[in-house]
Amino acid sequence: MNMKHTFLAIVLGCLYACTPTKEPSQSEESSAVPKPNIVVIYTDDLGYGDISANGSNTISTPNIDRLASGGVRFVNGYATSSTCTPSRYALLTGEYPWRKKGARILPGTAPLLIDTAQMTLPKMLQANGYQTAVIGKWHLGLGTGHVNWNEEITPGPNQVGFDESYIMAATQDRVPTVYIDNGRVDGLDPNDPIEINYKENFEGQPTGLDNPELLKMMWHHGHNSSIVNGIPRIGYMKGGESAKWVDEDMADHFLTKAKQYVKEHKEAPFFLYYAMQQPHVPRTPHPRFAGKSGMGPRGDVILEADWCIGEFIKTLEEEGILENTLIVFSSDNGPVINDGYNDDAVEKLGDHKPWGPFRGGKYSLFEAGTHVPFITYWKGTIEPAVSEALVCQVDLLTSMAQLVGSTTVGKDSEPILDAFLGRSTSAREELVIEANTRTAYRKGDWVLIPPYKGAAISKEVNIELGNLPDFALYNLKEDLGQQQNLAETNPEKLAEMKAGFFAIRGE
Ligand code: NG6
Ligand code: CA
Repeated sequence: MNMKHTFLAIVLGCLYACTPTKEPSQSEESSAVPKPNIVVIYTDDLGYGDISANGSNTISTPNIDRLASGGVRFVNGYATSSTCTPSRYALLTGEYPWRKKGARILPGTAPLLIDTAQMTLPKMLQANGYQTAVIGKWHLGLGTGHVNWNEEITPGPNQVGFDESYIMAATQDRVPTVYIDNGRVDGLDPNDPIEINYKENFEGQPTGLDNPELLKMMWHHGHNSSIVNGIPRIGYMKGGESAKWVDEDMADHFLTKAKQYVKEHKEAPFFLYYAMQQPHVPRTPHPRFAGKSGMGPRGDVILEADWCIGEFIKTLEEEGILENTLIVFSSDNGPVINDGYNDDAVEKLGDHKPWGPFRGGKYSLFEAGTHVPFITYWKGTIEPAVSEALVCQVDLLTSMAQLVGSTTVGKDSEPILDAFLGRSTSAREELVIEANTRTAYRKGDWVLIPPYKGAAISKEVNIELGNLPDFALYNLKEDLGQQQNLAETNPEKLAEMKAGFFAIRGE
């Protein structure tokens, strides 16, 4: 640790340790603490094994690897959940999503899930002098239940802490397939209003189910409602022609917005939540990347995402602020190969293992559902390391509060800034992970999966969901792949793990 680091650690440590817990006031700016820009780069459905930095030699992600080799690469980094909405809820609120009713995969018409009175990561940063923005996938609901897409859409990101937002409402496979710019549909022609319905089609509108001849990508399960750009979606949409996104341009589009945001806000500290859409379905690489991975569109869009990250870092460099920017890179949940379209992902996967050494995948309570890529990078401040510290995205609220001198603490968010900055390997002792409201528990090297009813495997996506007939106990130190259930042979550990789990779950 050099002088600069020692000083920073003392200032931050004292600020955190010496102040009682409180919610931030309107402004709680402290001039004593350094205020780096904070960027969270968040991918969608990227698995632990989808980056070469985590040991994969079947794909090459040089730009993500650059963050990993110049920063801290976490081998025990988690999303709270094995699907998108709950993980994003936890990341922004510092609260476990299973505490929040309705924190599950949302349709495009869902109301805003985050209470506008709730503390959030961007709100905390706003109170500490930060400019804040979200660019990319939102998927946390909008409005209060009856959104008129032709008027101002509120409440939304701008009401929960973001000064600026440029988003897609839900997912790339769900309507409305338009960008929303600070609450207004971008490029909307008022004479061609948008109507959305998740239950019924609008008269005369083609669907994936009835009009396969109009499709350039075939659906496999679900995804057979409205057709946009030859791709069948979830939900029905009418109107809004001029506002519809071009799927193949989406990565460039969000990247352009992210670069522009950096250029326009570099004079004062900013927080940018850059929520990329890859490699979620439908996987639609720009032609520059089509065919480049040899693994079909899923591999191609991972290369595209990696390229975008490289371009984004280049912008920070060119603007002279890379050394003043903390970058956190992670993914909202683990990987899935066939998530509802026939896009060659299964056929062309070859030896690639998106789940890395883990069992399961997206939707699963097994490790691959939540055990995701996790990297922190801050040029000149973070020293390169591989960390075994147990860290979770839910910890960002409290840990970023530590960084900026705020005493805000999220309900389930731990103060583990030192781990995020690579200065300590001790972080969380325990963590509750979630898969579609089912929960499991990690403590130390051990994982406890309680019994759940339901199918062992989702046939549609071909993933083991982690529904087991009885309590299962795994030791990740010896068994990353969760092949040996030690519940019967280790009753003491089983009892200890159950006690720890039920203490948090309150059951
Ligand atoms: C599922 C979709 C899946 C994906 C997922 C959300 C079907 C059959 N499957 O319901 O394709 O959109 O929701 O993914 O419709 S997530 O990463 O946003 O959680
Ligand atoms: Ca996701």
